[in-house]
Order: sequence, then structure tokens, then C-alpha cells
Amino acid sequence: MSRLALATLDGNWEHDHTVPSRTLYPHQWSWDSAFIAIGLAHVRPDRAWRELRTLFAAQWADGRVPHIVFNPRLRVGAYFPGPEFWDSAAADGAPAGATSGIVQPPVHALAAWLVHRRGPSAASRAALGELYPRLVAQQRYLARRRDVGGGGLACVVHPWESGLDNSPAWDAPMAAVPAEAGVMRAYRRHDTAHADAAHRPTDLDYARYLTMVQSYRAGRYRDDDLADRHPFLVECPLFNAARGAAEHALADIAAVVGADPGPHRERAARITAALVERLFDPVSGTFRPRDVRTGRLVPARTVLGLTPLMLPDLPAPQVAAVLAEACSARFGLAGRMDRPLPSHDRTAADFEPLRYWRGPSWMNINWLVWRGLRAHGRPELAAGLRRSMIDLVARAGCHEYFHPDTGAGLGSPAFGWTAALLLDTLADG
Ligand code: 2M8
Repeated sequence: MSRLALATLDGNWEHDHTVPSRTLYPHQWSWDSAFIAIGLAHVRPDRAWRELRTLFAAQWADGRVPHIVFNPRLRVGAYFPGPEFWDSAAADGAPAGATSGIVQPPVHALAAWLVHRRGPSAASRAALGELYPRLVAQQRYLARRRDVGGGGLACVVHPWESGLDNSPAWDAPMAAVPAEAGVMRAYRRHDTAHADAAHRPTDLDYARYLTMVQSYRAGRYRDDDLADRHPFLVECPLFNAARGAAEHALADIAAVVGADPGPHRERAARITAALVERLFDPVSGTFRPRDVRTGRLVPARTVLGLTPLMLPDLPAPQVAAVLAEACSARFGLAGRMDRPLPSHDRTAADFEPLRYWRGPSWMNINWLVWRGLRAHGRPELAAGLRRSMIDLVARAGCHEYFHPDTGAGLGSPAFGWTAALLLDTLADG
């Protein structure tokens, strides 16, 4: 199994980065590269650092790390929406090469820390020293430019920024985004040429995705006055938990590179407090995204609500609430588990076991929750989840996502982060 994972990573390696999938996602993606680096650390440590360095070479002057770094060697139309649609060259502070203008969950400091910890050396300390100011700038951008709600949490301006593109969590806020399904007749979707349309977001979703990019792009990706002019502003529990986890990792990194860990620990504590204050609903006992435009928590109970468990300082009542939700029939976490966690509440009327982030199981989310279970002293639950993750990939291969009941592989059959996180999961019993 590790051989298949290594072959998948080698097959997706592209001169200075790893593509998530040769067919569906042929450029470099931000959070994919972080997860991929964590796996590469076990088998190709030089490439792990190269992966992160290449991504951060595309960081914008304001600190944002773009969600896609486009490979200029690929033909026009290799992915939609491509560099011509994003037009990053028209924005202030964008790097020389083409990128998108939005971001993804900041799991990179955690990745850098784990890559170092897997094999500490003079070279890994030097790599950490080089990345540290860039990781700090990434966090600063999110704290200063994206706190539209003013409560200490960063907003996502597009569902693609959450990484869980068509999660039912975005249905309510997306309904306010203007779009006509007909818009998509003007474009050619690339994804549905390589994957079953029934397993992907709909054309209406895509029409809205484009409206949101166009709105952000019209303001040249500036973040001032977002509240007045942008149709989608949501505080996501996963995105903000990743920010908090990043501050914890930065505290560890600071100690290695001779910087002060104190400010990182303080910021981590503030992010955790804000997450509990703004996104935890004591009535349902769940974390849910907050739509900043309406002030309301979204109704859907998705796997996003379990991800604050990755925060080592999550207070005990919230840990207990997340565990109760995870162990309920909605998600089915148990000491002996048949399948990993689904991406959406199994009991919900809009649970769709085949459609992307609306039901299927994904390796990265399960890996984050697995780490959280260990951090919060639940080894038996962690072991059950780990076994189900390994079993899933052993049977189906390194697919992008999996049917949450049958375990059948869906999406890309040779997917980077599935391979990478399998290697990490195997190594860390
Ligand atoms: C998916 O998102 C891209 C847009 O960013 C797409 O659908 O084309 C998501 O699963 C996202 O989380 C992931 O980073 C990306 C590449 O694997 O694909």
C-alpha cells in the first residue's frame, strides 16, 4: 500500500511541486501542497520542502497565499477557471507568475512543523527559518484583512476558500449570490470532462462560483469594504481552526528559529476563544459557519463542525460536544468503525453519498479529526478511525474521495493528498 502511495506521489510530481491530480487539477493547489508535504516527509524529504517553498514563492505582497499557482507550461484550457479568468496580473502585489486571487485553509505552518519533526536536521532548521516570516505574513493577512465580522475570525469570500466547495454548509449563504444557470453556456467546465457530473458541483453552483470570483476580481482582490460589496462572507470553523492550529505550530517553529513563541501562543488562545464565542451553538451543541451578511449560523450540520477538535486548547465542554456529534448517527465515529467520517450528516435529507463534499468521505478531513482525537486523549476512537482510513485506501486505492457506505473510490483515481496522508497515517500508529 505504501508503494502505491509513493507511486502516486511520484506520478504527480511536476518539476517543483506536486499536482493534486494529473487530469482534474493539473496546477499547484495551496492546501493540497501542505498535506502532500506531510506525506513526502516520510519518503522524499527534499521534495517536501521544495513543495512548500514553491508555493510560498507565489505569496502575494499582502501575505496571502493563493489557492492555485498556475503552471505556465500547461495549455490554455487545462483547468477552468484558468489564469485568464483570474487575471492576477491586474492586482497590486501579485507575484510575477499567474495565480488565483483567493486562499485556502492555512494548514501550512502545521505542515512545515511536521515535516521538520519527521527528520530534524540543519537543513530542516534552515528551511523553517526561511519559511517562518512567510508563514507569519500569511497569518497576518488573514487576521488583519479578513476579519470582516470584527470578532477575531477570518471570513472566506468564496466556498473554494473553505476547501469544501459544494458543502451543504454553503447552501444558505450561496442562495443570496446572484447567478443564472445559463451563464455556464459561455464557458467549458473542465471537471465534468474528467469526472462524472453527478459526483461534482452543479452548473448552478458553478455559475455562482464565477459570480463570486468576478465580484472579488472587480475590486482587484482588495479586502477593504468587502462588507459593502461582496455577496459571500462566511466565518468557517475549519478555516479558523486551521488558523489557530497554525499559531500553535508557529510557536513551536519560533522556538527552533530563535523567535519569540509567546505572541503565537496568545494569538492561538484568542482564535480558540473567538471560535467558541462566534461559531459554537450551545443549543445544538455544534460548531457551524456564521454568515456575516445575515449574522446567522448556517442550518446544515456538516463535518466542518467536528474540525475544531484539531485545536489542542479547545475547552472541555466543546470537546465533549464535538465528540457527541461525531459519535452520533450523523457521523458514526466509534472504536470499531466500518468507514471513515462522511463529509455531511448521514441523517440529513440532502446527504448525497456520491456528490463531492455533500456526503463522500475525504482523507484530509479524517486525518485532521484523527489528530484531534489523539490530542484530546481519545486513543480508542483515534485507533478506530485510523483503521477505517487505512482499510478504505487499501481496498479502493488513492482516490480523491470515497462512497461513505460502500467505500468505492470516486473522483480522481490517483490523488495526491490521499496518498500523502495515508503514508502519514501508516507511520503514526
Ligand atoms: C477542489 O477544488 C477545486 C477548486 O479549488 C475544484 O473543484 O476545481 C476541492 O476539493 C479543494 O479542496 C481542493 O484543494 C482542490 C484540488 O484538489 O479541488
